[in-house]
Amino acid sequence: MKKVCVLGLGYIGLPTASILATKGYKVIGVDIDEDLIANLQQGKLSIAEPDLDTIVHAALFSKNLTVSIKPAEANVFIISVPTPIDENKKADLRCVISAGESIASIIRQGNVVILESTVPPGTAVEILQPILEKSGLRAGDDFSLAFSPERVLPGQLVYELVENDRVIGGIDDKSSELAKEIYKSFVKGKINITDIRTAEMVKLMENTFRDVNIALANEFAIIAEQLGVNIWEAIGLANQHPRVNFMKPGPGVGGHCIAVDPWFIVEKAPNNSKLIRKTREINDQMPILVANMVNKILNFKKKPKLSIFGMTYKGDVSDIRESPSIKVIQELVTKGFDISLYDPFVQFYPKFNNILSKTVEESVENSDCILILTEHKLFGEIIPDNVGKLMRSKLVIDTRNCVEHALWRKSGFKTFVLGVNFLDLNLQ
Ligand code: SAJ
Repeated sequence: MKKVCVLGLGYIGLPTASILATKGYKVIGVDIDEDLIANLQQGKLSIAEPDLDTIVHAALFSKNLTVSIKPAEANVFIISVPTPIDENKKADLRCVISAGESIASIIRQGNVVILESTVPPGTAVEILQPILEKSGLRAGDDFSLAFSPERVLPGQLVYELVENDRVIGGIDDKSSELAKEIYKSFVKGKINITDIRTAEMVKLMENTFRDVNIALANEFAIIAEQLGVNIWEAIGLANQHPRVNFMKPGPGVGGHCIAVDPWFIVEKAPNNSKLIRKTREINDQMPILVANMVNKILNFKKKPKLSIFGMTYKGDVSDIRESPSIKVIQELVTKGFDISLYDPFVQFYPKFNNILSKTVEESVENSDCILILTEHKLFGEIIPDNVGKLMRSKLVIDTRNCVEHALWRKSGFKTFVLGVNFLDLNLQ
């Protein structure tokens, strides 16, 4: 039975380790977070994803998955550790480096090492390979090295890990083929083979594509308001074109992927990535713009109370990383607003725990305005009458076009919608 050592038990490593264990591999899941390991040993997960707990419990129960803080010898090593950006927007590869160093002494002839973490093109060969070769073994001759990025949509992670096509890039054909053997055990999508640098690049292109198109939607939202057009109606009509597919404007771009990955390209090609850098500036500017406009809308009140709905980086996920909502909240707290927060997916957030409400009703009590920053399905189901009667004045600002504005107006609310009448209030 082949043994697989998965380093990093986060959003990608944990489901990957578990799925491989249910496919008959002997898997050791490794993470440096001792609490995470202790919780997993008791079957407790820190990630909320549909079907993930079922898969993890099946893997643990089958005894094919064990978890530990220390790696062990194996036939295959999969590195799926975080690769954030630092304050200078440069890739922070410390986790990849320490993961490589932690297995350099235990890799053996014939082993396969697969890097899954999203990295700047060239990282696998220029950074990870030399670390692994401290073992005295040579990549290609003695052990195989490949890169295979994940492309799962948070919120439907387990499904996409299996169903989506996969890209694999090896340092040589043998590495690609050996890596493909592993993924063939659970990937139902097509497995596309390329070289290792192209595989690193493809992942970044996918997320940069989204970032650029979201920036285009955001820029058009601002232009539409200036020109008196409803951006949501315009996008709906433009997308009727068979080859046009506008993304949605919003209060900014969050998550540990789309807001991060394009910077890896800027880092490697600073002189040739003008559009990508500008894209990041446009998307990172949105939370500031939203906070400034809220400030203008509410300046009719001496000490307005604001109820902010939605802290996570996008609808119906519990992930807060790089969330634009947090940036808007921080801006408004700094401006001295009296704020209450509500997010059905967030029960605890140290920095804002004192203003975090447990229910919609608690959050809107005596409030002047509801600011919607995340498109949780639940927000679309709120009965405006029920919240309106608890509020001091009835304003609602919808930055995601996710509630029925006519219904809210019928309940006496003044509605502001990003891309309609929010950003260009003639107050700029
Ligand atoms: N957003 C908009 N408008 C849109 C779409 C998204 O403002 O039309 C915002 C969201 O609110 C969120 C951010 O952009 O704050 C990112 O959301 P997302 O759904 O576009 O991206 P992620 O980070 O949830 O998942 C993406 C996916 N990449 C692609 O779709 C190309 C996923 O497949 C990747 O695997 C994931 O990044 C990742 O791990 O890289």
